[in-house]
Amino acid sequence: MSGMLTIYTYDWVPEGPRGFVRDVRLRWAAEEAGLVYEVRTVPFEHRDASHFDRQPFGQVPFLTDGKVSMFESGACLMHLARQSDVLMPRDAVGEAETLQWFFAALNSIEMVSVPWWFLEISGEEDNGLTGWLDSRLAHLEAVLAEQEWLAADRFTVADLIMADVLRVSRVRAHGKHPATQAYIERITARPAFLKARADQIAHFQRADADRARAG
Ligand SMILES: N[C@@H](CCC(=O)N[C@@H](CS)C(=O)NCC(=O)O)C(=O)O
Repeated sequence: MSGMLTIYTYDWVPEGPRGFVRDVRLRWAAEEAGLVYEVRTVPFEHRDASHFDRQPFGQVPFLTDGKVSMFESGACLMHLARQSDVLMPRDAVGEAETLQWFFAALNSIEMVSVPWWFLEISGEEDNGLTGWLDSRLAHLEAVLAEQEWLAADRFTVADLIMADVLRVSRVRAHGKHPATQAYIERITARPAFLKARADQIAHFQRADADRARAG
């Protein structure tokens, strides 16, 4: 295992998810924190035992960092946040605020938004999760109308994960949430995010070219 921070993603994915594959979260955090990292791949189409050994659901992302090998984007982000106070303040109050909003993004927003999104794209006429999503987004809107950042009066990994959860096109287009829209725009205008997303898209475009050459 390389001692370097290594972020794993797929070797290729179809157009749709490009820019949204969750390794972008890890790339983004590493860019924000100035951590040196490399990106390696596992096959998207033929997932073998060595992939499942590292990510038991055959998903990405996962990372290695020295002796550490871990999966789940949230856990990986916490690992990176412990290496840089750019991502998470070191004082007890700032850290607590960051942690609560970090887990709120995953357990109170994404927990609803992902199943809602799946029902939407599967063409369900009556998406039974809409009321639940509306309620969560309305409460978040009230918070974001009052504050620029979720925690510690500055950008933290809580904003990174919340913005990544919310920027999914259908979720973003759902309902009227001006403060939330402004928040997503503000966070995703950060150079670290733009670089991380562009690098991911370029990675998959290179894979297209390799596949075309291989016939
Ligand atoms: N909870 C996991 C979800 C990972 C996940 O959904 N990964 C997607 C890419 S963004 C994936 O690998 N999808 C392929 C699959 O589920 O088979 C995390 O946050 O790491």
